[in-house]
Amino acid sequence: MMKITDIKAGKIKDCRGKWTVEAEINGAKGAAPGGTSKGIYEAKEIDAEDAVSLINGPLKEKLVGREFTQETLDDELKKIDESQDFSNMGGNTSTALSFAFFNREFTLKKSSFPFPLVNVFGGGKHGGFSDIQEFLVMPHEAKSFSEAFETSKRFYDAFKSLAEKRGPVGRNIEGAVTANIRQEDVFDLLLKVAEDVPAKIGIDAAASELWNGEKYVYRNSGRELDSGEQVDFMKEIAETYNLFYSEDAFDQDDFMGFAELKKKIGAKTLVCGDDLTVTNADRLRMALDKDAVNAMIVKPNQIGTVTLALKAVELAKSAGVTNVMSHRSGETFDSTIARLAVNWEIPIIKIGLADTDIAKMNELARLWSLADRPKMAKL
Ligand code: 2PG
Ligand code: MG
Repeated sequence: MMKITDIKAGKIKDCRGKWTVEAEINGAKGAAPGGTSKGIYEAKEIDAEDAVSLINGPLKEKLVGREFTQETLDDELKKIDESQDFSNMGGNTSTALSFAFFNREFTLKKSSFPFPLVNVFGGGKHGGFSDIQEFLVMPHEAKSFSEAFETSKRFYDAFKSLAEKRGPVGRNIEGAVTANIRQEDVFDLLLKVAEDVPAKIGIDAAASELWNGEKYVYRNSGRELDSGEQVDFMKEIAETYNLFYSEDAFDQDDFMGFAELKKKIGAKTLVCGDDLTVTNADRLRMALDKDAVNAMIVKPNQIGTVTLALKAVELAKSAGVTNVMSHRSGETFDSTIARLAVNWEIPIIKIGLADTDIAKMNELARLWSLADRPKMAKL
């Protein structure tokens, strides 16, 4: 239990230049990240200015002077909000407060560290030419978190130099390399780098963004695939390039697409839901009923509180589904997800190499130095 003696909030910028809300409880801070390729089932955000006024006014009034645990505070926020999806107070408001409370009370409880799953090449809504939103690498042989951090940076730099030989490159909001390179060639370059810098390869197709209601539309190749054809295409990619990870290969309502793909490649590949499951235990239950996933993205702001996110994480664990903690494309220097990942023993953290994500990497390296006999997670 902790008595809340002080609450305040202010606006800060995220890495996209958008305003977001930062809350402070008893001196500890928490900031809400924001998504760009958001799922329709996520908690709703409100304007950052309104979130700040809400916290500094009515919420402060209601909460200061009372004692809470993480769970009772998060339950209280849900109760005050009264909606299913935090559309009244905003999932950003509740996330900032819930993170601040967590950070005030934080002590390191575990010593197993997540492998970073790093966005190396990107496109889609995050900026870039590629239809697939993210090409990801995980330095699975690393023996410590700093080695994993170092290896992912070496991978990124090596990949970037190869990409530069083919023409101009840029950098998107997640810090991923962007370039006008064909999808097949991106995979070939990744495999080439992986010969020297050991890493496993994965993708986030963010396919809700490709889906037009009838087909998955690939602007670059001009292909338009129905759900069955998308299953074949995603299977072909996974097998050809030996992918260990395939996130949001289908639209957020296409449970059958996920289930078909899992049947075909699930023995070797993590078939991961993001927009599909939105860190929501009820959505995960739907996915489990259809045997649609063997991995789930964990983004606390998709559901609005630490406690509700933990509910989904625990359900995933009990069902043998691999949890993957994840940044958003609109991050601040808040590092709460790094601390949550360790205390919840989540084996993978999806992250970029933008400055705001380096903050999380550094926090993980710092926690490693504090942990009792730290080790990398069992994959
Ligand atoms: C995703 C995320 C993070 P966004 O799709 O997994 O990479 O993007 O925050 O834009 O939803
Ligand atoms: Mg995603």
